Amino acid sequence: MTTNPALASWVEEVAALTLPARIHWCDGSDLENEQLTAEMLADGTLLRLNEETHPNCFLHRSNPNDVARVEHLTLVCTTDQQDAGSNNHWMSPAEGHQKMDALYAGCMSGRTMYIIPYLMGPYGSPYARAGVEITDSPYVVANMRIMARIGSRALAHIDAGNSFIKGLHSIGDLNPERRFIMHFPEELMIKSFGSGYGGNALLGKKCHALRIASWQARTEGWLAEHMLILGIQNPAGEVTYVAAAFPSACGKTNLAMLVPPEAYAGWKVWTVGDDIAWLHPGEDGQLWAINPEAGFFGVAPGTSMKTNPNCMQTLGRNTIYTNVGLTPDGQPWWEGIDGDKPEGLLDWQGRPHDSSNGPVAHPNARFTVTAAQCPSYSSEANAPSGVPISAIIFGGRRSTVAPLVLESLDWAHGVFTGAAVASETTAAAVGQVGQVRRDPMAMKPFCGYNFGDYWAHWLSFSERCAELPKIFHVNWFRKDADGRYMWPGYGDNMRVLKWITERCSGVADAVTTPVGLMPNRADIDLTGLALTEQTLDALLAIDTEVWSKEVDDIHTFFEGFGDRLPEGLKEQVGRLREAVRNRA
Ligand code: GTP
Ligand code: SPV
Ligand code: MN
Repeated sequence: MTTNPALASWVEEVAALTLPARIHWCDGSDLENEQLTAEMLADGTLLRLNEETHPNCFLHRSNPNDVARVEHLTLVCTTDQQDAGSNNHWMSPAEGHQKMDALYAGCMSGRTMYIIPYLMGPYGSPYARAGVEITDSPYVVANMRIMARIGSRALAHIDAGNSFIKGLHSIGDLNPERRFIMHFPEELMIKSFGSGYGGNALLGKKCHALRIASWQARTEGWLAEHMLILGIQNPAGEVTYVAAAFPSACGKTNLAMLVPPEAYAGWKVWTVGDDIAWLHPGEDGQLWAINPEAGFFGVAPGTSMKTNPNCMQTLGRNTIYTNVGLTPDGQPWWEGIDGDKPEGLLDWQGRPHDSSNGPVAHPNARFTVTAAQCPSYSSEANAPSGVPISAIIFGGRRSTVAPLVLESLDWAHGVFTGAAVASETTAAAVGQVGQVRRDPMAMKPFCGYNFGDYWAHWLSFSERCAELPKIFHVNWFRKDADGRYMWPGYGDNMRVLKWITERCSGVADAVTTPVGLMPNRADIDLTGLALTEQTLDALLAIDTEVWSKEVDDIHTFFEGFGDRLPEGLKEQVGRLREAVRNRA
């Protein structure tokens, strides 16, 4: 129960519409979690994994039609369609509410309605924001409990009169024809129906902390971004904080938990966040970042002791696994995990594994686990003021075009570099995988307003911060003629991070190219790595013919934003075209 009248009346309104059998206010306690877990075990929503090898771990199998975000069913409802921009699907708020409320009518009859008060951001942080998710899914409650700070303390924050985002969610009948994720940024409201999966259903994550928060950030002078946050400690013990935006399933969790190669003695990476960053100009003129989340909802396939040992050590206890495979002795299994493939596996749908049915784990299979279990979790991760950001890194998954690393010439060029990011699509969203698309700042699915206005907001930070971070672009996914990755990636990405931190401190060298500043071959420390100089040269090469086509693509994409496209970005297109032409 609440003393906040806005919350009390909204709960009443929702109950009158959805007609639940019971209403449960979540306090976030262990007892509550045990009761919910028992109910989910009883009705098959969860399966208990091997208690000896995986204490307090569970497997959830989604409906096979509900395994990823649905961008085509995700809408931003603003009064003026132009405010949502061509980057979003749009509907008028009146029509949106009508459509959703028709779906919600009586949808919780016979079910329990859970009210989840939550806080995004560390307790006591001036940057933390509250929300309330109302849902009929106990699986959502269990996941939100790990991903956000839910329960009594968040409710006390709301009862103290602080504003909160309203998020209404029902799994409905999981019919994809009756599935929508709608955002009403002008009303600070989210309505989600017909999916129980990840970003569609855990409303604190992409819906609140990115789509609604990006809208608020624009009006209030900060940034809500699809970025990991990490601290890089050098052998002298100095820590440089970096935020990096890569599209979904393009390496944020892995980079955030990086373990440096052996040759990098004395270097260490600290994890602050793996998916979302809220960045605020500080009084000292720097940009400060908090991770609004408290857990990781990470991609399971490809995760192993070899690729991400910190992640493997985070998992294995108090973890919810979604859509992974199952070994005969009750352990989770996915493609790329350590060890040989065991006999007798069940696939993610619970069928005896048969490779003609596809992989064992769904490619977007995920784990949900508290960040507190991560061995590299930063001591600063809960700092109310956040951490000061020295570098911002953009990147994408591109088998061609984009070099291993480049540094932008200045802030405006960096904003352009971010706005021009393109990446091959992944299994994180429903749709074709491997198609190159423009994904500015890795925010294509998540920016809650017109990209033209968003880029203008980014550009405005040159007036807001005296000491802005340097901006870089990386690509770990360049492929050779045989389709193999040319760069080893994972821990070896430390070699690029080192150059980046040394550019920030002013000790590393760079050469000017048409696309930005780049390391000389000798500036990337390859000690202990069997990578030929030719391969490194290829990774750093700028093909002017390819890039002149790239400039045309960027230009065409930008033109789609019409008069909302800031002048500053038009100038950058002109500059790049000129620089590429002069080099050719
Ligand atoms: P979201 O949670 O969807 O936002 O994804 P993410 O950006 O956190 O991506 P994640 O780190 O989970 O990586 C996604 C996939 O890319 C996994 O299968 C990884 O194994 C793979 N991957 C991550 N880093 C690298 C890398 O440096 N090189 C290569 N080749 N693959 C990588
Ligand atoms: C992403 O797709 O970027 C994710 C997973 O981090 S989800 O929570 O489903 O958005
Ligand atoms: Mn993500």
